[in-house]
Amino acid sequence: MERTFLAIKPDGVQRKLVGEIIRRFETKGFTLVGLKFMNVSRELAESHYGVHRERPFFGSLVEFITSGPVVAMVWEGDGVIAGARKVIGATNPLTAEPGTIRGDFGANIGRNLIHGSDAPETAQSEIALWFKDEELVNWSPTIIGWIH
Ligand code: 3AN
Repeated sequence: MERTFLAIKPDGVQRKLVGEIIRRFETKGFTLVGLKFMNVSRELAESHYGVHRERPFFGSLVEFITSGPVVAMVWEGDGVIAGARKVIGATNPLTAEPGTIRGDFGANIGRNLIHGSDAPETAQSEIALWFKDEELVNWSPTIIGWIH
């Protein structure tokens, strides 16, 4: 079963959107397998955003993700990587469709509430970067057959 890494960024936490955001993935039918509320070290932030190292906004990305606690999560489900990105919406909240998390709650590209892995390789490396194996819970909701 496919897995993805999602993180509610400091703006989502500060704005008390944690429950609302988690609810959207639960009601969609994806399964939560890892969850932790944590501060992000500079080292973790720089590794996570390593692919953006050369971009002009790299410094502000690292500053922002380390500015307050985040909710790090792993979710599981058929097609969850692309599916979660749909639920999240486009990178720029101003052009993200209404009905998506960023479209409904965001107004700033640098403060776009949530991160979601963009491909199977990044999902795998981000899960390994943020979670130890024993922090992930292997389980299947018995209701799964009604959704998938
Ligand atoms: P996404 O989060 O939708 O996968 P990426 O991977 O292109 O978007 O960008 C990573 C993060 O960098 C975004 N979540 C956003 O916070 C930030 N970002 C992207 N483009 C810009 C930009 N032009 N100015 C400021 N921050 C940006």
